Amino acid sequence: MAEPVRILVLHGPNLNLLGRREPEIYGRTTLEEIDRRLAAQAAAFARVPVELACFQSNHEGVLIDRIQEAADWADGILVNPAALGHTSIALRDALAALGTPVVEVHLSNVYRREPFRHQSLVSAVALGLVAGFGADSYRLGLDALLNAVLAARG
Ligand code: CA2
Repeated sequence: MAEPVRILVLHGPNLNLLGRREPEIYGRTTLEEIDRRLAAQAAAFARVPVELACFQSNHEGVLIDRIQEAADWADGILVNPAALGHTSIALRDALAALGTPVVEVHLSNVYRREPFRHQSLVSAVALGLVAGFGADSYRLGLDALLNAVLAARG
């Protein structure tokens, strides 16, 4: 049996409000629904078993603690850093220190929005970035991350 791929999915501040506020920007899909879809996608992944752990916090330090706790477990991180992506050197450093592949996702196309959303400190430590496809950004990001982890295994 193939070694499972273990993915930590991180959602940053305010994403717990998804589907309940500002649907014109972020859509009507709740965070619980996004996590359910990711779990179904992981279960359907044919090449190897995939284990997912999904986690949301409104607190920078709590997210960083969760990243550090994943050090001996995660093969990759799928992260929507939310506003912290634009501001947090600490989050960026925690992701970089982990040393596993990171894929950054955003629901909205941050480059069509206010200039302060055009900078991401996380992008420089990520393999890649998916933005602008709503909840589908997560599906595309997970697919890319799984393929990258498997490619690195050889
Ligand atoms: O587009 C994204 O996924 C963002 O990461 C969402 C962040 C925003 O600060 C980033 O620039 C882009 C905001 C997350 C807040 O989510 C809400 C959802 C519903 C209602 C209010 C906020």
